[in-house]
Amino acid sequence: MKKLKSDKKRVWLVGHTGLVGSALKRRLIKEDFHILTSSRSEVNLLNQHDVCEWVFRNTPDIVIMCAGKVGGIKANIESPYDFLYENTTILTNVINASHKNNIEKFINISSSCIYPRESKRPIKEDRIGFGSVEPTNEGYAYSKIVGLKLCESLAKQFNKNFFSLIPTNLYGPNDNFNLKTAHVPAALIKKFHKAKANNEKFVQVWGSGKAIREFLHVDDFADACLHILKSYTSVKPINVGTGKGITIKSFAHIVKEIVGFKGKIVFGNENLDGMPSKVLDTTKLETLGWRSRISLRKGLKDFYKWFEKNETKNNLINFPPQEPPENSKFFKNITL
Ligand code: GFB
Repeated sequence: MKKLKSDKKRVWLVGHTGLVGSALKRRLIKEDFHILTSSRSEVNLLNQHDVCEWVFRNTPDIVIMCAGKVGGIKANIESPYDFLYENTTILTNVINASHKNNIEKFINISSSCIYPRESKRPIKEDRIGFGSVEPTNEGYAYSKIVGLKLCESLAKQFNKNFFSLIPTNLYGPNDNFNLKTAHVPAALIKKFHKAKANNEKFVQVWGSGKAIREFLHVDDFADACLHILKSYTSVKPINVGTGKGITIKSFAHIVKEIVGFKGKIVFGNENLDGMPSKVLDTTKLETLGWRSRISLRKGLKDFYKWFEKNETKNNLINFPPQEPPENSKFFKNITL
């Protein structure tokens, strides 16, 4: 049975417990929206029928798609099929169900890994499809390209307001701290924290340290998302980032300082660098009147505070000891 509609726009936040979804929920609560969420037991996003029925019954006006299987570089190398299959399936299901149920606006949260590995930096939105993606995250990247192209083709063929945001690397509360699957900010916070607590002599940082990344606090991202939701009238993809890159080496030193670890950092070799440099051109977003407000240092300090507050509760610190560098194929040529 269809629910009665109130005056408030009904926003379905798909993936509301993850890093991005939970930040968007914190941000959307401050606005005049009726937020709809769906738990895994309520709707299995891998099941086309379930998704269609859920959208039909709950009648959202707007859908923000932030659900998906995510993971850092090693997780992507180890499970390309899982990333490709799961993300392609859920994106197809959610986008198609939203199309069939005539959703007014669909915001697809994509990823900067969809850009070609060799793109000129900073990377502009029109670079999509102009070269091969970074091989370490091919599965994830292609699924995200499919999501973006589905939105683009719905806009072209049916004049639908379906479009994609392309965020840079994000970090913040509710991030994943499992070292096998985490992204670099959460992984380094946890590694340095544990090394400090145990008086360890070194911390291993994957890769050569030369790779360049751009980091955006997820609360900033959520704010940008709201800004775009209210003011963006185009259906073309739009980058969301700071426009500023930093080497993993410098990033690791900042995290080390914030955590207060006094030992050394051990870097590996280039096998785990991934994309050599990933920095977005944010001109389009700036023209819309939005700029990042949370500096990297402030964001990381807050993130570490959040980690300290939650580590016991979430058992975040419980993880196996570090492998000796010489036992790993990624640490052949270590530099101290
Ligand atoms: O965060 P991360 O896995 O994302 O790695 P990507 C970024 C850089 O940090 C790489 C280095 O050069 C890593 O080698 N790094 C150093 C570490 N130490 C660590 C560590 O302990 N853990 C991790 N994870 N990295 C992901 C994609 O790539 O970016 C995903 O695989 C997604 O598909 C995401 O798009 C945003 O930027 O390399």
